[in-house]
Amino acid sequence: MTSALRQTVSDVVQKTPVFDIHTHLYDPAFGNLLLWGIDELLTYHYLVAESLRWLDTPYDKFWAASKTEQADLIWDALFVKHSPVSEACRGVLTVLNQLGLDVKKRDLPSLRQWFSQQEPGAYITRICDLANVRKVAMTNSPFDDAERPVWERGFGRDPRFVAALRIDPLLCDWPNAAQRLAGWGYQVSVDFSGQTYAEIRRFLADWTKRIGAQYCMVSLPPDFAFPGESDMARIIEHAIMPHGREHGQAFALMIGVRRLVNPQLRLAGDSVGAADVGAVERLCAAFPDNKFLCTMLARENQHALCIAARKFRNLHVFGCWWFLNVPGLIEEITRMRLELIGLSVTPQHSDCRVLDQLTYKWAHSRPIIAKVLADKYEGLAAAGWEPTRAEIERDVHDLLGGAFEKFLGA
Ligand code: FIX
Ligand code: ZN
Repeated sequence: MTSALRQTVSDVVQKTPVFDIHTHLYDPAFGNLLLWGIDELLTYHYLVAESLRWLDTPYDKFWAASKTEQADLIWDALFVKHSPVSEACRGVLTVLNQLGLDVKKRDLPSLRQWFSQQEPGAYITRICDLANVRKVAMTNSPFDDAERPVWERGFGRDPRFVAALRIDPLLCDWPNAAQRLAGWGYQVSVDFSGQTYAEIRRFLADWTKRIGAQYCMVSLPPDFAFPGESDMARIIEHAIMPHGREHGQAFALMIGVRRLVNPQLRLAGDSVGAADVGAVERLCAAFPDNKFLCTMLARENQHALCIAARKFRNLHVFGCWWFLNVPGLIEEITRMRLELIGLSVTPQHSDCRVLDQLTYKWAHSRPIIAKVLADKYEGLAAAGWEPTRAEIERDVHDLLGGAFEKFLGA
């Protein structure tokens, strides 16, 4: 039987609006860059990878097909010919169900028809309300040719969408990034001579200001090492760290992705590898006046990352990223984090690439967070400590973005 305490926790977790701290969604002013609708849901790269396991369509032929044709192939392979039990498949059904659509008819054309009648502005609000999100962090790359001109032109910001400055090419491909920076008028040399570090800082400062970046971020391979003589380590030490201190800006590291292990799968072709948590600890120790956000992709890294957070108060752990964003692992990881670091953590982010996914990602994560938290409170109750509703609301607010905001603001 559900105890009153469990019921309260579940209710509070459902009703507390979330700040989703990492997504690939865009402010509506970016037009077509903000993906939404049934064909985008079905062609999410998680589902592309799953469907191509069943299909014998050559990869080239799949990519040459239109988005609608790809969605048809995926629907048929994953929803019609087999039951859609994977987390990403279940997600599509949760979205449709939350929108009040009848999923059991298995009628893709009529679903398409419904989506074609939605007006984007109202639809965005409907999704944000259904997901109960109060703010969504975008991923904003000055190196992205589709995105950069929009920022350069300027636009009226939607306050629900906040910016995060994404700089992967700067750290992972310095020779090419140097050329691009030079083309944009920054006096950089590929060998780091002259004013290079100061000019990288000027680039970071210009973009931080232009987009109002809440934090600066990068995704890194499992072999990320620090300190070192790599381009990446040098740029972090001599440009990103001083920039972070000057602007009071946190640096988010997403570590453990092995890009394009199967290039034929394109965006769906990335994999995972265990990384060295020691590199994160050494960064936190070397730069106590900088703030670090960190999520790691490998399950094997999660325990050591929690311990690193116990040692360094300038480290905030977040999210069950990508291949970890499945119920069994979210529960395991959230439980471990609460048991080791308490509530100074952000258990989840959505990583949505399609607006509508906000509903499923949060509908799937919230009950797990509630369950783990309720277990913890029950443990306290057994020791005679009963949390009040106000205390539960405070704690849940922290877990759903409040602790992150405090960390950034501190
Ligand atoms: O690097 C990232 O931000 C990753 O989240 C993405 O690159 C990845 O493709 C993704 O969508 C994972 O959820
Ligand atoms: Zn992401």
